[in-house]
Amino acid sequence: MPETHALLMNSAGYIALEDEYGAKNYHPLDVVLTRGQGIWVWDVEGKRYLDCLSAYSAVNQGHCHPRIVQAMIEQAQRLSIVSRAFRNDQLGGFYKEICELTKSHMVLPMNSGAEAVESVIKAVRKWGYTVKGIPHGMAEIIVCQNNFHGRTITIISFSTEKQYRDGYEPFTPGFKVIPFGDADALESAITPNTVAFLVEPIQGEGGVIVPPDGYLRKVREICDKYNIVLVTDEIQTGLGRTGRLFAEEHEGIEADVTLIGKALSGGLYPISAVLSNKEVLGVFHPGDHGSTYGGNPLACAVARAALKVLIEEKMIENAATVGPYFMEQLRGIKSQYVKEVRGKGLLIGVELHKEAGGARHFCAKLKDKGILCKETHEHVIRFAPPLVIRKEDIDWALEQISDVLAH
Ligand code: IF1
Repeated sequence: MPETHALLMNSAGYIALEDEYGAKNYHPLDVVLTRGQGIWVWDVEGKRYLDCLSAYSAVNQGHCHPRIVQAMIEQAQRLSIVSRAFRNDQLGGFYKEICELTKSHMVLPMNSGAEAVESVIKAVRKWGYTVKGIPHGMAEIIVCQNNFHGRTITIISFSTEKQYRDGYEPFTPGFKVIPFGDADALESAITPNTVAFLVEPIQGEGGVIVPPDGYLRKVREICDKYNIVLVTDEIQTGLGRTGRLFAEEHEGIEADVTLIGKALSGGLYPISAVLSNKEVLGVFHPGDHGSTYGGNPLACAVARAALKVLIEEKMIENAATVGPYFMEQLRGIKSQYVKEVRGKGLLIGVELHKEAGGARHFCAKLKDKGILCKETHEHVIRFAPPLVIRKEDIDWALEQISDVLAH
């Protein structure tokens, strides 16, 4: 009998345990999942669901992709972590492959997305003082309204979401907030002390907000003009989610620094990375920055396999093909509740009218129909299935979605 960690209870039993012992920092749907494969997940009663959240885009490659799992097993049986006090035989290969794939010159491996964001904040501040020549302690970083970059004290210091900030004062200074999608606002917010502009190419948590065409091109020009580091947070939009390797490619621009995470491991292991030119990450010297697990051989082996299957199995091209189909069919659903369908590739948001009473109960109804999705910002249902989804699976999903939205 294989050792099993499941307690072999029904959903109610597992929910009671979570309620008994767990911090209540989430309000999850009452579905207890026990297995995942590709686009499907199963609950403890054996019911199958189409995962339309993909663990917030961590499983772009589909749940438990066998090739990534195999790479993980092999590496885990050899060497998992040695710290960065010594070298290992996975790091160099990961560096080479990620830099060639993303046309980057330097990479800093971390673990969570927030750690990648914190790392780039340190790097651009240090770049401001040591390269741009800004007076010490005066570095300013510009961010956008409705941003989401993680949950650390510094990152929520520049959040505009009340709930993400309330009760966590005092905040980290040195950030300026401007409207998203407005390049003129960026130019007016710049001072001689500005070091960087940190932006999501599409605001995921903000409600799948796609900026006007040309926005990122204008931002690129402005950052060049004022010698400001353009940092794109592609932790959610990157690695194929919007139908390109990076969402910034839709605008034909290249950021100075790009942040990735989530699907970098196909959902098998926490790994994130700061990808940059030599000028920005070059400011770090031995001892300036670090992390126990950052760049460990197990993370690197998993990431190398996750990138390999993403490219070899043409998942990005698939997202670019079935994503627009999904969006167009969603737009075709006649529903009194739907205000707008927006997004790019397989990052889709369906905004409901306020009168619909909130997206959460539509997500509950979709769950009963075998589709798992998550509302974002009250009135938007986010549809972001794994990038391996086929047209016929989308057609099945559309039947369930139109049932729920049309009535
Ligand atoms: C939660 C949101 C999504 C991210 C972007 C950095 C991070 C995230 C663009 C930080 C993380 C996660 C965090 C998770 C829910 C989820 C989320 F709703 F919070 F915003 F995806 F939209 N940049 N997003 O989306 O990465 O440290 O989590 O690895 O905090 O509830 P992380």
